Amino acid sequence: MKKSVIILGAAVLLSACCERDGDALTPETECLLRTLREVPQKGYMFGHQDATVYGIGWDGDRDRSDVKSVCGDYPAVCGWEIGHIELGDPVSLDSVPFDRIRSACIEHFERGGINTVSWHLDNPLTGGSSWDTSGGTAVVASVLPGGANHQKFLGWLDRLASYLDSFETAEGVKVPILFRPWHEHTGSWFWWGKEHCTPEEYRQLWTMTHDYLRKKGLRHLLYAYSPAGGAPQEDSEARYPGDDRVDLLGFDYYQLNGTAGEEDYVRVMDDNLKRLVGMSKLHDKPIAVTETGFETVPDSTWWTRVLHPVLDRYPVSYVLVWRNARERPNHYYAPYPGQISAGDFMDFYGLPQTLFAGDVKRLDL
Ligand code: BMA
Repeated sequence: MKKSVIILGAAVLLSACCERDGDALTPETECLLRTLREVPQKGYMFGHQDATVYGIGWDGDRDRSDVKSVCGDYPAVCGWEIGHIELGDPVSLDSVPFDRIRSACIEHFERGGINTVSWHLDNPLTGGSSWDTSGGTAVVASVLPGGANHQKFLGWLDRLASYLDSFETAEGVKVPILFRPWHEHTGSWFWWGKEHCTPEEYRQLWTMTHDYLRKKGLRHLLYAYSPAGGAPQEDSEARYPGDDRVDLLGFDYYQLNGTAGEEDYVRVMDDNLKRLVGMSKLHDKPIAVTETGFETVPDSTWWTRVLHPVLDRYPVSYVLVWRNARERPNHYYAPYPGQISAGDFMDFYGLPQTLFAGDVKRLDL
């Protein structure tokens, strides 16, 4: 028998109403926030990046996901990447048509799932990618008010806003989105990273983004704050943009160095989760592992032996593993039929604590 039916009591559903700037979030978005807060009482949701738009050996098929091909259900959380929306391009930096991302996101909402969006936007000063840090400290400074690229950047936000605003069902319901901008900023591999802006500039960048999107009337976005795992807690706190502009706290961290990296992975995950629980109490926010995984999952028992035990010790809302790239061999993080961890993933799926799309539907989002 799979997991027990999940019913959240009416009292729980009435808690934690979110209203900011006097403008309420849409009811579905408030509901998403309540789900993120309350779900750890039942377990944690499993998420996969780009889950339903491509996978190993396929691209653009309908009603398909590598995770579903293995265990029979969709992930509860789908992550979507919208880098290059700022350029007005028809496809993302990972070559997924933006129309396809929108329809996949709406479909996932309609099946009861949760959507989160990341944004690896280009460098507005150099024209390079997110990873182009050659502009040094000039880049973030250039997009802030008074900077040479401020107007250009607001134009990018306009494109982002009108795209996200179009995430609407046939009945006119805006699809709630957990937006996760400016992530891994306690590292320095992105142009908005630690060495490329002061804590104050980073907070300004976040505030400007958040407030501009609010001003554009977007009421279906929640915001996830997602530093790099393993970074000092003080960096994460120093750059924190404030409780009224953040809805969920997370971090990104991967198992590196093959199976030899397991001990380090578990230790860093444990440390980060412990700290995150402290930060969550301080700021009254739900927590998640916003990106993780073990590239190619070369360990046949990784899901139940490594990932699950560490997550199970903390009140985590969700865990999201990165994408199964169809264009980069050996860049995949979820199992697919025949992959060596697929059997263990079935056991992971069967655990009462792991929640997939079918389980979350019963939360009645
Ligand atoms: C990275 C890799 C890249 C990809 C980027 C944005 O971690 O997967 O190939 O372009 O994320 O999705």
